[in-house]
Amino acid sequence: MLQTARTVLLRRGTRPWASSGRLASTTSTSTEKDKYKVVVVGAGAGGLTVANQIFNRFRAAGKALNNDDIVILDAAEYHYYQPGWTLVGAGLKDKTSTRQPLKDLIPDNLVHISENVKTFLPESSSVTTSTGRTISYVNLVVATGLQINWNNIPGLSQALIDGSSGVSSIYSYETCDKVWRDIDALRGGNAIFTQPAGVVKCAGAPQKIMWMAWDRYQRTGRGDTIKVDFYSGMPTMFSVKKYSDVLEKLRVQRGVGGYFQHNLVSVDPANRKATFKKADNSTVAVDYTILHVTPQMGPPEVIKSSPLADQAGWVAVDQATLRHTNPEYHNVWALGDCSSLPTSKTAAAITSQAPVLSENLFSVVDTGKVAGAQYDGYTSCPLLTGYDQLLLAEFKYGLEPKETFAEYLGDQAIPRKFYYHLKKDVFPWAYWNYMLKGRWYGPKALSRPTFASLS
Ligand code: UQ1
Repeated sequence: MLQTARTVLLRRGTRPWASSGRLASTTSTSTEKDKYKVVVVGAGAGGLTVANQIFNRFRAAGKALNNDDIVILDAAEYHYYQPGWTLVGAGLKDKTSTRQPLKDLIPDNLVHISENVKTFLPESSSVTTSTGRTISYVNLVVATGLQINWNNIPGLSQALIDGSSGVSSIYSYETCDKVWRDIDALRGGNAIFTQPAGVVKCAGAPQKIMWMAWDRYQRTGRGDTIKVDFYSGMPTMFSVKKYSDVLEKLRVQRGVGGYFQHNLVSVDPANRKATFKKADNSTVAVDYTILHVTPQMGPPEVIKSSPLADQAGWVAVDQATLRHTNPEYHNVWALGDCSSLPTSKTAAAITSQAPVLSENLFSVVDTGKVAGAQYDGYTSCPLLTGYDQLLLAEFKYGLEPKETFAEYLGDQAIPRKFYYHLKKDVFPWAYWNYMLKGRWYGPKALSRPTFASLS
């Protein structure tokens, strides 16, 4: 869900509000080599999960890799549980609970090199790093996450730094607690929530935080003095029609204004005005008292400028096998937000992608061919609609619902308290204790899916 843009890509220069100070490299140089069986780029939800699953997959087959065969490249000091940032924005969690020092999450059987990739050189099966090292691989797994383009909206960064601007965003660790401060402090006026046109991670999050604010205002008697509005660059509330219809009904019922195909283009914090571009290219300036911004996002520069990218800039992988589509780069794999997989970018999607990638990579090493493991596009959006209710959207390729609990609990388009507790209590626990260790398989929980063999 809130899925997985990571510090590695959000360099400090582009986030002027980010705190400074980095720990020195914690990597022990004794285990570092120039060539690895598997190089995983990125230690976010995708990278950590899949690195562990790859190790576990070889071991399960009685062909265990050595402790120095898999390396993870990532210079980040912390790993973030990004799905938690909506909960922080809603005042339900302290933001420190959403991060852990990265070094504490890397087990002894994986090597960590605390450097970022500077260039991908798939012709020579190698990468170069920010310090100028060259590292070669037999197999490469790309899991860098995506890049948030904060600077695409003039005035936004400046407004985010200013504690009294009323402008905030759940899309970074630095700003997610300001969201709650702003929501909580508001006594009257316009609360505006935005979603850009185009790809964002966890496409439901921009409205989740809005629903939480709306509910908070009803519960505290502020419903009459605060107007809540949703300005979205998208044409509807949600991509999957079934869920979109329910959310649209909810929006009308709750008196929340809906302005679709309204794409935020600038923020003027001095006059508290947000400007939106409409479908006909005309613009409209709107007064806000508080403004929650979902920034524009796109592929990381390091991928966009590499031979691995498709036309849009994402790593071009087969949508079923997760293997690179260029036969010359068949030792390259990708998952998560950086990939071209035509599904919604979420942590839940990782839970289904990682086993497929691990199985196919193992099979190629073992037999020379991909296994029968195919990703069906599964993703999920646990869509908070209030303080004790959540609509659990789960779907696959073709925007077709694929619901885990429907046969026991009924239609998942109906917000329920049980799903709310899954999101608030169960998923964070499963993430830190199982998923990042390669032992959580989403809807299959703790059992590793088995895949039919192709032969
Ligand atoms: C999930 O496994 C997971 O990871 C721990 C999430 O957290 C971000 C999710 O949001 C979802 C929906 C899943 C899928 C798991 C089940 C049991 C439906």
